Amino acid sequence: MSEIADGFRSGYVAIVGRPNVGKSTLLNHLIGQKISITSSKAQTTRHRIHGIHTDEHAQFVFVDTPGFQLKHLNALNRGMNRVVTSSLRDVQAVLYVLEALRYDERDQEVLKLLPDNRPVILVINKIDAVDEKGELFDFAERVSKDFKHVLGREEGFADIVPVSAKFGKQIDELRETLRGFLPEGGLIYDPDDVTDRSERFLAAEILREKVFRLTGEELPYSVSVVIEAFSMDKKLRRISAAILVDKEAHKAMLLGKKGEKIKEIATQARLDMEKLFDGKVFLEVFIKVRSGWADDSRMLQSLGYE
Ligand SMILES: Nc1nc2c(ncn2[C@@H]2O[C@H](COP(=O)(O)OP(=O)(O)OP(=O)(O)O)[C@@H](O)[C@H]2O)c(=O)[nH]1
Ligand SMILES: [Mg+2]
Repeated sequence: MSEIADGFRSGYVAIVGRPNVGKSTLLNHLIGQKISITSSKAQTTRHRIHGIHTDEHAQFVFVDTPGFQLKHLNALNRGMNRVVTSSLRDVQAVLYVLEALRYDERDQEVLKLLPDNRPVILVINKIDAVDEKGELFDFAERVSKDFKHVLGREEGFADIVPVSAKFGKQIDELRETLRGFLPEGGLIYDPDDVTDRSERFLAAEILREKVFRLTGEELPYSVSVVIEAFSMDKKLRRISAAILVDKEAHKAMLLGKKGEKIKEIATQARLDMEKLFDGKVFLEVFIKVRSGWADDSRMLQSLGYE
């Protein structure tokens, strides 16, 4: 292991919030690489993923989590909620993410899960979409009040940082704020690592992201991706992936006219994989119908949920 400076700090920081507030976008900007998939549809993230940022003085291990669900509690969503609650147990600090000027019962449900003995930083995201920046003060105060009231934490949030994750605004400031909350300690991961997840996992996620981004409203939630083969052929990565759908009708939607939709999904996925893995990729994609996979505990187990 490489030399680390005196007073080096390290620790885990959970990123939590309701679906679609921008947690994964924030994680990617905090570490400077896109490892966690994002889309304009809620419930994009389904698994916990670590994003690692190491510099001379500290190692931050950010823990991205699925958006916490109140509705549609099938086995998949219950599994996702468990990921949120268990991620909160073993971290040194928490980023509680809200969308600027929006605070409703779904946000409050997440607030109730926050630990009462760790610093919680309120991150107000999407400030680029706010015209009257002055309104952010009242908003922050209202949420702080609720935090104190609901959790009985008189000291309030450890800090409040308005950001625009998408446009990379105030991200360095947020990381600097966090630095002070990390305890002294050695490296948790190799300093060159950016995530704890394998290329196999990342490949599946990238493909799922393209399904989320390139198909209509209903389809993405009934889709899952399995990597059936992943091998290195000299410097070429050969990847064979299956997209699991619930019904024949979904398969037709994924295929599109003359198979154009799936072709576009596969091409975009391959390009992103090549960028992330820094090498050529040969990607084969199949579509399989497996009805009820999102409520089938054996199926979920094989997809990585306990
Ligand atoms: N305008 C604006 N949009 C943002 C910002 N950050 C994220 N978004 C958008 O918000 C949407 C959701 O972003 P994600 O990062 O996928 O959100 P998430 O909280 O991880 O969502 P789940 O994984 O579904 O819980 C995407 O369309 C992002 O481009 C921001 O700072 N400003
Ligand atoms: Mg996400």
